[in-house]
Amino acid sequence: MRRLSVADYFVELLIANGITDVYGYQGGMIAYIFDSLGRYKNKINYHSCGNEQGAAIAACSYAQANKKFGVAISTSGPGFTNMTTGIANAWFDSIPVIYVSGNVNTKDKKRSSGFRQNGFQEIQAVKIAEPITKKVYELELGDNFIEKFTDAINEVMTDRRGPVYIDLPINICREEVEFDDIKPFKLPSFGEIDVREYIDELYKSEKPVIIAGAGIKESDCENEFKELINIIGIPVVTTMPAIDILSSNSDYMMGYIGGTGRREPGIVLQNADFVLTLGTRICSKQIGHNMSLFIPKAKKFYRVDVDSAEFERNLKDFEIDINANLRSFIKSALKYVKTKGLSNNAARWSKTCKEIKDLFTDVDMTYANKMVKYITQMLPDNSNLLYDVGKNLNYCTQSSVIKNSTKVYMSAGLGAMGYAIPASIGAYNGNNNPTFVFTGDGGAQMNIQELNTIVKKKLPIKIFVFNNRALGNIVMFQDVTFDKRHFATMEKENDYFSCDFHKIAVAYGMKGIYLNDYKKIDDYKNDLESNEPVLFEIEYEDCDTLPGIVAGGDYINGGKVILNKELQDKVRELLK
Ligand SMILES: Cc1ncc(C[n+]2csc(CCOP(=O)(O)OP(=O)(O)O)c2C)c(N)n1
Ligand SMILES: [Mg+2]
Repeated sequence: MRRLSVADYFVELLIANGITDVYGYQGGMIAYIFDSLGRYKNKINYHSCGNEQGAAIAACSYAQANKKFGVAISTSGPGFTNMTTGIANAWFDSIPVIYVSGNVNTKDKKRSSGFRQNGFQEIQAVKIAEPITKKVYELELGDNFIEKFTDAINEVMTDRRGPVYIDLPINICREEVEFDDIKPFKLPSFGEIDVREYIDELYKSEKPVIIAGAGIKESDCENEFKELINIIGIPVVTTMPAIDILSSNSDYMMGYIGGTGRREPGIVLQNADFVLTLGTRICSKQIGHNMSLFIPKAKKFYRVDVDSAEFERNLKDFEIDINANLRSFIKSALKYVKTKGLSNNAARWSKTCKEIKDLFTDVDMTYANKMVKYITQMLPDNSNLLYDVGKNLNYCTQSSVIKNSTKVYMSAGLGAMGYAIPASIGAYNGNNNPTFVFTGDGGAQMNIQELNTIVKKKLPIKIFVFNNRALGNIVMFQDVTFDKRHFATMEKENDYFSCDFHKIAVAYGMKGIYLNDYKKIDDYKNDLESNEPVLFEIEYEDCDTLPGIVAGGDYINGGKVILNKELQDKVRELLK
């Protein structure tokens, strides 16, 4: 039998579960946990971020990169409120993260009293965390702490994953627990399910399409998915956060759908007779609001989701909803197609889709799209690519060259500017792969303090700041909605301010390189490959995002730039 303080037990529990890195920021109410982390520092790395938002975001990408769970810690009050952006990010993107903040002594808590605050820096964190977590744990004296911590790990890792919040009053850190040994969490085994009906229908169809979502990544079955697609050989369109599900040069990868998506996946989807969604909630950003425009030719429509609540949004009268864990579904589908030796009818359709994709290779490419393509084709196969929010995100998702083991990270559901720089810290710690940040000038300033963490922790992260000296995404909206009145979005109109990022990088202690033409990156290949952090500021004239077709619209004859007639005719001919 061993006896430990609650704080020490919590840290030992993380170590026993193989957690190598924890993110946070110091404070009085969480100081006991920090003291424990300090005493166990040979077994677990602690990263002091520049603020709690940075820490909370880094914990998300750590979990995504190493396929375990993330942990971020903060003090009460402002420490907790700073963390909430990261918590919400984990919630919407189904990322397993345990967020812990300290709190005032249990006897100083406000509880249900009418006054605003009892203890200093006390905030009702539990109430704030409730709508953005799977579960909150408000620890009280007399609780079985071991059981609560164990339950928290189980909660983040099972079913639809997501964050939990633990509210840890300072006096509870000093309590003691007794135990024999610490048993690490084990993923439950995933049974098989009967998929015959769905696969048989898929094989009967002539124009099947799979819509692949980030749920495949969240349930750790990317490899099984790739194997399945290589066997059944049908076109795949993805959602924005799932663009790394297949490499860009895969014959079956059509690209991602949605308001900022490219034309090819839109065309393919609109002509499909069978559609199967795997791990995506399919939101209006992806398919628009007019449901008659969504898969208008489909005769069969199956949706697989681990979270049955997603089916409350009925998309088609004839949809068939399959509430299943994707691991079970994909594993069962793989086994069925392998053992049955099925052959499908879709070979011609798959070839057509590939031909359509090839026709569009150089269509709708702005200067910024070309920049992203140029840079990403230079990066190693196993890179982590971290995207921020804004037009820069659209360019990245539209034109990044995704190689076989590239991993993409973004703030998909929440869309939080300032995501990419802190997220790169967690991604790098999580898998130690070459790590690259792509951000706009607005987003870069939102968590610029994390450059310091990157430098001081000697992380060889490369950062590209696409500086158009504007909040480009909003400029685009103002162009069409407010008759080009650009209030608070453009530096040249003096009410939004960018800065010289390469100089800031130097001040933090990293190399800063300024380019006014992305091709000049060729001169800095050594810096791209070096073992040091480097920030490349690439200044460019703000440009549009193409094609600019409302989700579900006319992908052949629509968009901001109308395709030439010859190309349109070729596509129509192929679709006959
Ligand atoms: C935290 C946060 N604040 C505001 C927004 C709204 N927003 C979305 S994109 C955008 C502009 C982004 O500008 P920048 O980072 O320079 O990228 P660009 O669009 O110019 O590529 C804004 C303000 C947001 N998504 N997140
Ligand atoms: Mg910008």
